Amino acid sequence: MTIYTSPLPSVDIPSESIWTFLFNTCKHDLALPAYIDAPTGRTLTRADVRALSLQFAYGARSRLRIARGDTAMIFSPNSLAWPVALLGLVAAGARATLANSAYTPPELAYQYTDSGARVVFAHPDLVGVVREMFKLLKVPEEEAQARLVVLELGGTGDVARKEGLLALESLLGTGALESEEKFTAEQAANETLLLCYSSGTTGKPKGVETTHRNLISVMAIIKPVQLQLQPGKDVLLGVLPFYHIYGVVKLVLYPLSAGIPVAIMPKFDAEQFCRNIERYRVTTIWVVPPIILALVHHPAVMKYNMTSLCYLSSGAAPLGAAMVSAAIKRLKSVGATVDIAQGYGLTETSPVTHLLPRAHAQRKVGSIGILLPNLEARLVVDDESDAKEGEPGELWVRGPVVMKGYLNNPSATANAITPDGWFKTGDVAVVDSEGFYQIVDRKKELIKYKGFQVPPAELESVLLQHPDIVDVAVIGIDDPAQATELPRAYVAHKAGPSGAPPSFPKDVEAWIKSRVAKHKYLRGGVVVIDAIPKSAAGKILRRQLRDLAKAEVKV
Ligand code: 4UU
Repeated sequence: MTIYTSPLPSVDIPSESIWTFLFNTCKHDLALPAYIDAPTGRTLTRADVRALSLQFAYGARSRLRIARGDTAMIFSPNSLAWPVALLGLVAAGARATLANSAYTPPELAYQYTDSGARVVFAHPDLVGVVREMFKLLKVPEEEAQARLVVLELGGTGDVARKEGLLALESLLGTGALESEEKFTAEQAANETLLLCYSSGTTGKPKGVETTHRNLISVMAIIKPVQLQLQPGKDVLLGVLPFYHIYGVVKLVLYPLSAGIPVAIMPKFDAEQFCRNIERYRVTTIWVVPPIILALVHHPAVMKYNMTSLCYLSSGAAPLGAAMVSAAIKRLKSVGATVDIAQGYGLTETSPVTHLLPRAHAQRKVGSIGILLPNLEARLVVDDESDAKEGEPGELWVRGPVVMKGYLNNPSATANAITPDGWFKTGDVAVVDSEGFYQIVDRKKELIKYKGFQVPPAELESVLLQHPDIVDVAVIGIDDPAQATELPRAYVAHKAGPSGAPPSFPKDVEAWIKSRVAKHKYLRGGVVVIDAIPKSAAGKILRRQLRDLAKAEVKV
């Protein structure tokens, strides 16, 4: 068996809780800024974040009866209150399940129920969605009221008052824990902190159990590659959503471990993005390919001072070499000399397994980089044997960033992780003689829209509830102009393709729009088809549909 290791030496991984790691082991001046609310400039120092999270933990225990091991949901776009809630839950020894702020009530209900959450911390604008969710779940009014907290820091407090709900600031005012909940080494290794949702290689979203050790490991192993970040010098822009593993790790936790402030934006908007780079003299941004594309085309790039910017790292979806050079060229024309690198990983690997070191960004453009320290990799072909040297194989990884498993789902966990600890990514990769990896294909059914997961099985089950649809398959089609895949549905009408009314595809799109979050809309269209191609065992032949779509694009 060929096992690839990292070219970098192994690093030490402390066995403790993430809170202890961030505030005690990582020793940075407590007066350093940690999080800045980009729209208002309001800043929390490390000391503020530490104090607020201990207050949060006290309030969560005394007023919400959140105990060690309990799960709470955070349902909010990025805000200053978001890290306080997360770190407060950590200080209390609780778990956090992170929900996409675009979710509809049924999507939220699925995650709330599946994760076993007891309380929802919701942004003031999302209180209505949570109330709808509680109605769907038939939670009695009084109980629903007690399970919803308005997550707002320095706001008006209007929503909480009007709705008679507990506000974050009231929760914070009641007292503070003297110290965080303590974890032994074994507990830190085994206890879950985060429950992000991922469909993995197949099926519906599942709760990914990410432990304290997983998170400390990922911060420890990315550090040797991202050494250039310096306290007092660098500033990050927090634009990717915190509820995705990429955001929570690289924009909430990692900056705190590195002593770097994050200017937090509630959502991506090209104008505000460039304005904030100027305003906060941002040096470093973690992005997804569509943001790089915006840097290539958007007029705002020419309008603001971008000269502080020196490093961008993209991830969550493939990044093309042409786009990288176009972005570098455009930024150079406005006086910013940047390196654009790439990272790779999955929710199930906390998330980073590969990073392209800055020194090689140009020479190895298009590569996801090297395997990080303390990790092992295999490239495997169908029969579970090794791919031949230089040839593609499914990427398997092993090491301390691999999740504990899928929550309450031992069979999905067993399909994803072999008995000897190899996690199967479902991505097909090649590695060159210098140890640089490239993702060349995806074996699993997952679709990515602008870095967000779109699980086909989820859309298929929503579509099968449509009275005229007898069968369906959802695949992703490439849209290079937008640097993303787009979800497309192939649907079989009960009257056959010729019996389907001309309005049918539009009906199907509307059916989806009224039921799921925006990133899952059928932007790749709806195609009426005779029958969905299936294997003898009844499995959808997605490859065949993808080939069909590709042929169509070429015509
Ligand atoms: C081609 O998207 C993520 C994690 C992203 C990440 C990790 C480390 C970004 C930056 C970083 O430094 O997680 P999920 O679970 O939402 O999606 C995982 C899937 C992968 O299986 C792969 O198919 O997203 C795809 N993916 C990529 N594909 C992730 N990164 C890349 C990449 N190139 N660089």
